[in-house]
Amino acid sequence: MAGDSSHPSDGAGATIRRTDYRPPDYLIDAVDLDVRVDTDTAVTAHLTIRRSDTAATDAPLVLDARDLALDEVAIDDEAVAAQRIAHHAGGFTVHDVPERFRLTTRCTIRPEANTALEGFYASGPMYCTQCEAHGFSRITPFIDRPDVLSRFRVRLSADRERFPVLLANGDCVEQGEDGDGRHYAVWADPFAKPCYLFAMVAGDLARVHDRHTTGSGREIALEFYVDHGNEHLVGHAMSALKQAMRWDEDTFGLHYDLDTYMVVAARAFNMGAMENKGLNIFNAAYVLASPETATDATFEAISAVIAHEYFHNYTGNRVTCRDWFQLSLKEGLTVYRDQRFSEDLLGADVQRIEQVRGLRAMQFPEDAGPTAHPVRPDAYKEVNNFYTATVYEKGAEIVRMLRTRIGEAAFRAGLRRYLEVHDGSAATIEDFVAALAEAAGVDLEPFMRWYAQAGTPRLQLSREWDAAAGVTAITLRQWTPPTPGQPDKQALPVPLRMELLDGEGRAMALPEHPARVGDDLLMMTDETLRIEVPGDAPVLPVCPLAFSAPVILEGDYSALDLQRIAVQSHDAFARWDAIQQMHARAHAGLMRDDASALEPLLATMQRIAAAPPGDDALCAHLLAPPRAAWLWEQYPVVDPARFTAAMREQKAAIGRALCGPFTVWAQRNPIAEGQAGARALANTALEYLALLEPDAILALARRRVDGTNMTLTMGALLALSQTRSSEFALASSAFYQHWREHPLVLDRWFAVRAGAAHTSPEQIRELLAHEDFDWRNPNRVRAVAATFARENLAHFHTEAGYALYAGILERLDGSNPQLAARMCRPLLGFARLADPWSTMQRERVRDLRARVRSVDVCEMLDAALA
Ligand code: B3K
Ligand code: ZN
Repeated sequence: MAGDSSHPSDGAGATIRRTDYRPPDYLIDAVDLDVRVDTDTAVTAHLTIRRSDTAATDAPLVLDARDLALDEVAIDDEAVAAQRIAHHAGGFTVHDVPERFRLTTRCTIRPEANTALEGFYASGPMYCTQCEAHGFSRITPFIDRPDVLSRFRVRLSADRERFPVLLANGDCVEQGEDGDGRHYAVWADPFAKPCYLFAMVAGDLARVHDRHTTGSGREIALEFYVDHGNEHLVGHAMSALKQAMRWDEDTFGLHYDLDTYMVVAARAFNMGAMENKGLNIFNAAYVLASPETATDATFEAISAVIAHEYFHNYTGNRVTCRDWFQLSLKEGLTVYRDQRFSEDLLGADVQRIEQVRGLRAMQFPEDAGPTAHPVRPDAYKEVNNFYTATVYEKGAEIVRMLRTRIGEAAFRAGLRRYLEVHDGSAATIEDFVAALAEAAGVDLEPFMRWYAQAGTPRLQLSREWDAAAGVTAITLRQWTPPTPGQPDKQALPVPLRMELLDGEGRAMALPEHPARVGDDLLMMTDETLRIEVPGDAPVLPVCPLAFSAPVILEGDYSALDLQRIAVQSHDAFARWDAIQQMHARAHAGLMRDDASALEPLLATMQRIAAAPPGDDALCAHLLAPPRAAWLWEQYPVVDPARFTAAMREQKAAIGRALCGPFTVWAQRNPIAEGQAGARALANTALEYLALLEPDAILALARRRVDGTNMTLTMGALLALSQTRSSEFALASSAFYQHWREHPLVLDRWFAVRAGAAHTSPEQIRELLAHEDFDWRNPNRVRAVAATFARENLAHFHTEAGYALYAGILERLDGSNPQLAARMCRPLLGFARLADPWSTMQRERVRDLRARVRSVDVCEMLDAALA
């Protein structure tokens, strides 16, 4: 029987709505898979199925199946005649099935033809899986939804020489020879799980192992599988894993529950990593690192991603999501958990600044653009389009607000209660919030609005000083701008941590107030909140401390107020944020040709540089230029040419004003392990100074590129990449010669080239045609294309830049739609571009829409064209 069920190919996918949720008609208690791994891989599945209590007795069995050649279907060992099987897009239906039965299917899949990197696919010479969200139904027919939980047993067999390592979830319970040079391994996972957590790997990989003993005394084998020759690059990820395991035991009392924890590093992977039960599969970029090959930022990212996937073992795996609309239940919560881990490991102040910097550069633009959606979306066509900064990072902010509202003890108790009550099942966001509310004895229902409402709330802060009464009245007013499909917004509960500075810069206590629920915490529940603070001089309110709510604060601050906050506040985030606001004002001034707008910023930065905080990493953040994506958000409409020119002018002015301290910092050569902060500062200084192109600095940067510490090398190479100096070409080719055999470092080379200020679209085409470029490798594709669009604004925002980028998306649409869709965003901002760019970009998107086929890309483009 030949049946090929694949995806609709005209982009017209069906809309799936959250409110249409119905429990599954059939449940699959057990899955027995036999996978004969080969170029043509044969998959036989025996599924133990029963009708659910809620289903009608005549409910048909509907199976998902995509891109697989179906060879046979049998019920209780009897072949199902072809005419009983109704094929439809994405699967098939069988009518008149018994209440309980064993379904057997046989199908064939071709990992090397799978360029979507979803299902079972070739990553270099190895074969591996990616099943979230719907990859499992590309491996075998199944009820591919997260609320169907099954016990899996998998027998993998393969040629021993080509695929000596055979892995799947759980424990290896048997292995041996199959004859003909083939061998086999049988894996059983004792925990019932949804199929999106299934994983298998066949490859020739080196194993690096270690052990962890849990607080409860369980011995766990930790195993990393990497390409031969990369064993020496696993140490950091391994120790991060051990730290994460210990941290979750100590912080939330959560202990790992299998005997083995495996991590496989894949060269070709669509995102960062995947939390498959007991067998994480990682993008190699988030595993492999040494100081020679990886930057400090990468070291941090590796720790965070390793921890994130490990933490999913409870928040995601033991308790999973009822449907994909609940995605933030596992992702927002797990991001919050990995953020907390990084704060404990690396320092809360700097981590919080980095979190907010990322949120503002990624999530705020999403929330203000055509694809804005709630943290719990209402509808989608392709769920992969909803693995967004909103679901992840804004979702984490909501969890953080809940924690701020109820305090650590109640949060811990509530989380544990949620995990106990829902263990082994599929839950909803309501379940989670209800568990926290119960533990805290606080009504958290209003917080559900944060999950439902898209858009970043604005918080206007204004002050009135009544000298006669000696009172400062502080008024806060919130409003959320309309977003697609949500014209009217409700007021949200906003936990607002606030500091009051008196005339001398001393912190004063918050006055008694019904909204005050903690020492420095106000709970705003309505549209406005007014507090009156007595004192002999006007008080300066600073909020939200540590960014206690994901809002845009529009304060009535003078330049002097901002300067005072930057210098006097006790909150590191608030200090950084005040400087960010000054950057924005300076930039806006330069956009109007008003260079005097730079003065307060320069004066403040000089003061910081003259009395820098003891923590170099914090100092580097206070002095770092803002992210372009955030600055962009400050304008309703942007002229990209003026925008980039003003940014450059601003950076050059800062470089000149702080030339003295910057030169000292840039000249330091901090290569010791514990000197990441000093490296960040050295790189920041170099970034500013290089723009001025003095010979001594260019020569210093050129030499530094050849050094042995990748953080400093990259800092220097990036600094040179923004200049017109010939040193950049020399440094870049030396770097290439040195690193061309190391794929992850070569990705950096491609990225620097693509993001360099003077790389034209024509030169980007040359990079795409480079002998080391590989369209099948998402890391390489992103290094060139995404970096070009994000960093090289002056060349991206041209007719040729848009045409080039659209061409890249069109090509990826045919091979890897998920990757293509994730890369659409830079082309979707035309509503807020000035002309002629707006028209040029919109036309390009219209034209692209007529050429692409995948539901993934069409859904993104349609949102912008709507
Ligand atoms: N859960 C995965 C992401 C899956 C993306 C599917 N398109 C990684 C993570 O968030 O941990
Ligand atoms: Zn996750």
